Amino acid sequence: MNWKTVKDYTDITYKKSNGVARIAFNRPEVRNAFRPKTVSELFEAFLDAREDPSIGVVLFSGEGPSPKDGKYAFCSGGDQNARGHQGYVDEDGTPRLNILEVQRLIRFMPKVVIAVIPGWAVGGGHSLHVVCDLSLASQEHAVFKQTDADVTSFDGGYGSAYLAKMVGQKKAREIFFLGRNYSAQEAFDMGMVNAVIPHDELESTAYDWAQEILEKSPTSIKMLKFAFNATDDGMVGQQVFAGEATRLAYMTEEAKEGRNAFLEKRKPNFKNIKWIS
Ligand code: 1HA
Repeated sequence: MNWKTVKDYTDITYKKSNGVARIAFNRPEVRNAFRPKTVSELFEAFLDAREDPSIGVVLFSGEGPSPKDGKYAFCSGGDQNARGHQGYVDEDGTPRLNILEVQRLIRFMPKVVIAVIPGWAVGGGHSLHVVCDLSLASQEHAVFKQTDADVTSFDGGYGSAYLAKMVGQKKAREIFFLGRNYSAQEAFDMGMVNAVIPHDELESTAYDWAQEILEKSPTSIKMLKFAFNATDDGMVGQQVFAGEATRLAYMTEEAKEGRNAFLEKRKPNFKNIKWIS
C-alpha cells in the first residue's frame, strides 16, 4: 500500500497512497473520542483530501488497539472530559460542536468517503459512520451503539434522521431510544454497513474497495454521490448538485461563446447551437 504520512498530528493520523487518503482517529486510550483539537485536525485533513486532485477516495478509521486493554475503536464520540457547559471546550476556552462541520465536509466532498470500523462506533462516532458514503466493519471487533440519550446529547441531523432512511424508522428509533450494542453482522443485516470483514483483512479490503472505485469515471462518481445526497439535503443538495452541473455546462461550446462574447463586448451568437432533447 505504500502509505506516506502527509502531516504529523497529535490526535489523528493522515496518510496517502495511490489516489487514496487515510484519516484515522489516534486516541485509542479513550476509544478514539474526539475533543475540539481532534476535530480541528480532522477538518484540516479532510479539507486537504478534498482539495487534492490526485485523491478520489478517503478511508476514515481509528487507530488501535488501546494500549490499556487491547480493544479497538473507530470513535466513541465527543470526549466527555472536554465537555463544558455549552459544548466541547477547546484550548482557548471556547465551547464547540464543530464535529458537525466535519460531517458536512464528508457529506459534500466530491469524493467517496469510506468508514473503516475496526471496533466501537458510538455516539458521535456512530453518526460519523452514518454520514460516510460506505461502511466496512470488523467482523470480530466492530460494535455499533448510540449513547446520545445516556449523556443528554442528540444528533438530530444525519446521525438520526438520515440513519432512519438507511435502516428504517422503527430500527433507528430503537438504536437511539434503547442504546443497545449491535454487532457488525447485525449492522449489516439492518443495512447500515456494506460488508463485514475479518479483522486482519479490514484495512487491505478497504484499500481494495477504494482502488475499485478509482477505476470508475470521477465525474460519474461525483454526480452520483451528489444525486444520492440531493433528495435528503434540500436546497443545499440542489445547490451542490447544480454547482457540478454548472461546471459541466462551462465545458460546452455555447459557454465559451457566452464568455467570449462578453469579453469581446458583442452580443453572443447561439444560433449554431442545437436544442438537443
Ligand atoms: O451526540 C453528539 C453531538 C450531537 C450534536 C452535535 C455535536 C455532538 C458532538 C458529540 C456527540 C456525542 O458524541 S454524544 C456521545 C458521547 N459518547 C459517549 O457517550 C460514549 C461514551 N463511552 C462509552 O459508552 C464506552 O466507553 C464505550 C461503549 C465506547 C466503550 O466501552 P468499554 O469498551 O467498556 O470501554 P470503557 O472502559 O468505557 O472506556 C475505556 C476508556 O475510554 C475509559 O477511560 P479510563 O477509565 O480507561 O481512564 C473511558 O472513560 C474512556 N472513554 C470512552 N469513551 C469516552 C471516553 N472518555 C471520554 N469520552 C468518551 N466519549
